[in-house]
Amino acid sequence: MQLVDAAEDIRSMRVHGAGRIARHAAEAMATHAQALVAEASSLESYRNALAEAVRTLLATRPTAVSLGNALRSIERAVESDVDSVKELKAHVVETSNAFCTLSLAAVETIGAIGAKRIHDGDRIQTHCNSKAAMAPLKAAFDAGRRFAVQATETRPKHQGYKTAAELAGHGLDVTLIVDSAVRFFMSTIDAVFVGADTVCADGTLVNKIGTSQIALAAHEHNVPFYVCAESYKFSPRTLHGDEVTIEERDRSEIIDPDRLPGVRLQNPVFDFTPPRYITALITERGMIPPQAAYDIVREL
Ligand code: RI2
Repeated sequence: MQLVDAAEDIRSMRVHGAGRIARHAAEAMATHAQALVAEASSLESYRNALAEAVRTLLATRPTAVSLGNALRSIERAVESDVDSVKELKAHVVETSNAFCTLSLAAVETIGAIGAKRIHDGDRIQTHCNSKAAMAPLKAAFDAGRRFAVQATETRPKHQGYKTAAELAGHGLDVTLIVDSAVRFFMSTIDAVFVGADTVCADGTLVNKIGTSQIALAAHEHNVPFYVCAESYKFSPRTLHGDEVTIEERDRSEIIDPDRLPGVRLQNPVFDFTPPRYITALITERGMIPPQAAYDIVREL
């Protein structure tokens, strides 16, 4: 995998999902570190090339902190005090691979923890296409529980189609609904499971556009709203007052602009859900109230 191709995979959303883009970037860094060895004229030039690769991948998508957290741990490896290109390569490859291993294990643990909140006969709503949010659903199904899932379409890129297909392929009972039907169905729902692109120090969730409306409807109906988030999706920078940048993608994702001359189109792809609408954050370190996000951010 060429680094430029990996960056384009992420930018274009051929690879999407906060955890997946972080793993894709980490894998690309491991491959790149190996490929660059042959042309490295000095440790300094090798280090500079790797630092440039980190910057290229960091610039692909601005919102999901998983990408930044993964790449910054690799950046620290790039900056480490070593004596040779060989040593630096080994350190970068090891750090990149370790992130991917940790990430996949975290999703599995979240599955095991979250599954305990899914019961026979439940109706679960989910939004977008989150591996972390699907993990508890699959784990509960694998444990023999039978329940129904409603997956939102997730305009404009329809990632909900993937969720519906993946869960149905796993054997689950799945219904696809349009995003605007969420509140219509909420009185029949037992729990909502969503993923996270970023969790702020105060417990605010940044996730796919529309998430906050689902949380509001769940709150109105006293339906538990669970956020499945690996700890590398928590943002240390928000502790220092940094704001999360909400990605605005191309307006043509909504509709061909030529079909609506004179009409402005806006396409923000994430929104903010306040902690008061979140029942719990399900992390690989345990199920915690959103107010405890601060503790995880401090540990990071
Ligand atoms: P996992 C996605 O963002 C969705 O917002 C999803 O909820 C979140 O990443 C987490 O996904 P996008 O890349 O890491 O589709 O749980 O814009 O797979």
